[in-house]
Amino acid sequence: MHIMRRRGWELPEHMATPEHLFFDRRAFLQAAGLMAATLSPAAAMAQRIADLPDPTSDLYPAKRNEKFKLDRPITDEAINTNYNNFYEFGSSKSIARAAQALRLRPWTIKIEGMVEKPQEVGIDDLIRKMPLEERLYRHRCVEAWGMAIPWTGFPLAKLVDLAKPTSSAKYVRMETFLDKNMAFGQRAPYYPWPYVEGVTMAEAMNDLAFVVTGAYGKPVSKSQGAPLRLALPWKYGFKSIKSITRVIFTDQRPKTFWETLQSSEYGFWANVNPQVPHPRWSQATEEVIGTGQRRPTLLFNGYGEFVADLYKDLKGERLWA
Ligand SMILES: Nc1nc2c(c(=O)[nH]1)N[C@H]1C(S)=C(S)[C@@H](COP(=O)(O)O)O[C@H]1N2
Ligand SMILES: [Mo]
Repeated sequence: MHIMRRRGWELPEHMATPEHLFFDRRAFLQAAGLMAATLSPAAAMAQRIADLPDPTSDLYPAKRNEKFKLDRPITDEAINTNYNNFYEFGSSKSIARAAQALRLRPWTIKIEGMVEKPQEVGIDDLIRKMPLEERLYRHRCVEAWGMAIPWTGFPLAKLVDLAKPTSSAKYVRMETFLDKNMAFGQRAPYYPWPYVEGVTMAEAMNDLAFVVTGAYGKPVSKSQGAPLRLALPWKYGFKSIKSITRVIFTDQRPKTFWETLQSSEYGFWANVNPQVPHPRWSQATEEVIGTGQRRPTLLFNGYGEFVADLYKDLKGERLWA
């Protein structure tokens, strides 16, 4: 194996890592992670380049915003990062190993549609432009399980400010990468890839809508949707799209991944409501992952004080799943 030369995008000059990390084989392998050893040589090489120390790691841990409180303990990091939904890497909860194939650099986010000027922004530039903070949020999957997570990131409203949408924009549509060589799940033709989600402009501007770059005081893990995902804690987890590469401002309500697959079960709004069952199971309680216990589900997942106003004038909409 020969060592590849460092490219411009891997590390900005001001974050330069000591050269020995690149040329000392032991340190190199540590930095790259041993997961790469199980991949094909070409994939492993790409993997090692992409897994060099995260260029934004100096930004963590970020200061906690005490406004957001939990009613239960934080879920153990090891449990959280090994119990995931991320269909790009398989349909079980155990996708963490497969998700190591996710290449995190270079990573570009396209901002387009009804904006003053379309832009493409590199993930490291974007993260450094944004005011990072930590928020303790709960996360409720439509499958009736929940977790509590210390996310790091920035308000979605800040991304909207950066994008400068025009007054015709009514929705923000977001998409995950599309690369079936990297993500074997995307070879399954019965799924409508890429993963698509969306919110209204009013939801995007709400204080709770959060763009995640980190968790547990460091850059967010691959299985949790690195390098950029959403956290909308008042909605079922499928709204919180992972590994975002496109943000499109539009006047068309996005037809989401799950809605396309099964519109009788999953809609656009997907707000949490214990009284509205999923067609195939109750939403009255949730399993608290890592504890073996169940708790009652809360309306808007307990976040009604922040978001209930967004929906009070919406008549005839299927707000709950
Ligand atoms: N791109 C993408 N985003 C996704 C998913 C997915 O399969 N692909 N699953 C969703 C679902 S159903 C849930 S519950 C959450 C899971 O996030 P977590 O693994 O961090 O708990 O991610 C959401 N975002
Ligand atoms: Mo979910």
